[in-house]
Amino acid sequence: MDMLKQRFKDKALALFQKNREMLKAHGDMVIGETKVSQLFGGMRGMKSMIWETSQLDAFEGIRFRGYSIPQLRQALPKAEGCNEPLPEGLFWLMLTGDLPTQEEVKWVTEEWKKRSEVPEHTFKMLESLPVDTHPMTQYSLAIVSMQTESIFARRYAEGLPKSEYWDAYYEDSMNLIASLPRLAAYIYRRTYHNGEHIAPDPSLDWGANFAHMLGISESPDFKSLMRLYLTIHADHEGGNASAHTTHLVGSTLSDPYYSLASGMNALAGPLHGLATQEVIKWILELTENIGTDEPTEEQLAEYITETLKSGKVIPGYGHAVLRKPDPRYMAQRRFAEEYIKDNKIVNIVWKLFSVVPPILEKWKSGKVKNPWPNVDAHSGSLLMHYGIKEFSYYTVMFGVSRAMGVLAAGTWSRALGMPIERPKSMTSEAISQLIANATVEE
Ligand code: CMX
Repeated sequence: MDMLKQRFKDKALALFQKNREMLKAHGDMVIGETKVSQLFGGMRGMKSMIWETSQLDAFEGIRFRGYSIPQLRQALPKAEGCNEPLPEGLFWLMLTGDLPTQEEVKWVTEEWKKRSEVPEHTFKMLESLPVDTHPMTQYSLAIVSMQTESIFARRYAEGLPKSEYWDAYYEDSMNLIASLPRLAAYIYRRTYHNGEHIAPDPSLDWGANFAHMLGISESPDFKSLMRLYLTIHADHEGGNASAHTTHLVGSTLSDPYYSLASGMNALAGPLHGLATQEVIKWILELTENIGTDEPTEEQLAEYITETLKSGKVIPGYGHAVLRKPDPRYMAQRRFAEEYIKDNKIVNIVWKLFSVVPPILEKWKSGKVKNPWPNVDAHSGSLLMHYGIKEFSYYTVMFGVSRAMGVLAAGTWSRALGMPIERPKSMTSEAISQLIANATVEE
């Protein structure tokens, strides 16, 4: 058994036992109530699932196994000459709860290299699609097409016992994550660079190799950005749409390929991961409409108000849980301040930070609960700076990172023996009836 799998097994068996005892003793304890407004309001704040890999606080932002993003930047192993964390280390941390050593991270890098092959039929399937197919459609289809390789599906058909589901899920997750940079880079090159592909470089780590295969910049700074980017987008606890979708589909014992593709379809929505493309699209339209790439705060304010009046959202702003600027935004801003001097799009992104919140705070009589930027408000400007100007591609990059979190969490779900998800739905009429009954009782 490989060393990461062994470490996971020890931790998972211990937690499985502990949870069984906890459930026996405290299974009836009530930990929350459900309000009518939550049923009609996208289930905000409803506690409904177990998610081990990260936890989101409305004011502090995301913590991965207790570590904030600035803490991770200090604590996770790094590639030589780079100050940003290696995403492989975050995967280890999410899976085991322990910070990895440099050697352990090196092991993950090498293991993912061995597992990084993409089946030939996946490339053929991609080639059968029109070249202007949205990159997220290509990405989702490509992941499903690799389902032919699922160890979980094969072993399940052979009679895999429930106690070993996690083992097969782990194998598929490792294989899938390992192959995603190659797959995602292939989609980029076929869509935007005449199918001129760049071979992987076996000397590089997972994130740097992705940067290399995109074929846009060999600058060490771009490789550093990719390591940071792939680390911070990985997980945002379990309730966000891509994580929850992967979790729900996985609970049916659909294998990791089906589950991840489903999660990626959720990520492709403009209120979720597609917002990263929408931000840059909106900023480029803004510069064109205003007629300058150095707009004043007044010009920005006017444009923002026009966007809102036309019934659209300001992409990259607001959040279902967060009530402060997103630490993932702040991490990217810190990177830009350190590495990028005077980029016009980055400057607009920074100006929007002061102009958007006061407008959103007043919009619809204060209905917008969080006027601050989320992760997607900054990411595109960094990618543009290094030469990835095709914004329709950005969500694929988000999806490469998100795979690490949702598949680590999925492995935990199988190890903890989680059942098929089946919450209760209600009709509006049933709720009206409940309200009527409660009013009569009063
Ligand atoms: N621009 C304009 N209106 C906004 C807004 C924004 N950025 N953010 C919220 N609102 C509006 C909502 O549309 C809602 O209006 P209606 O009741 O008329 O429909 C009202 O404010 C209340 O919404 P909320 O409770 O503050 O926010 P939600 O939890 O419902 O939605 C989110 C959260 C992210 C979908 C929303 O803020 C939004 O649409 N933001 C823009 C899209 C975006 O950046 N998404 C990326 C999020 C991060 C990610 O998942 O990657």
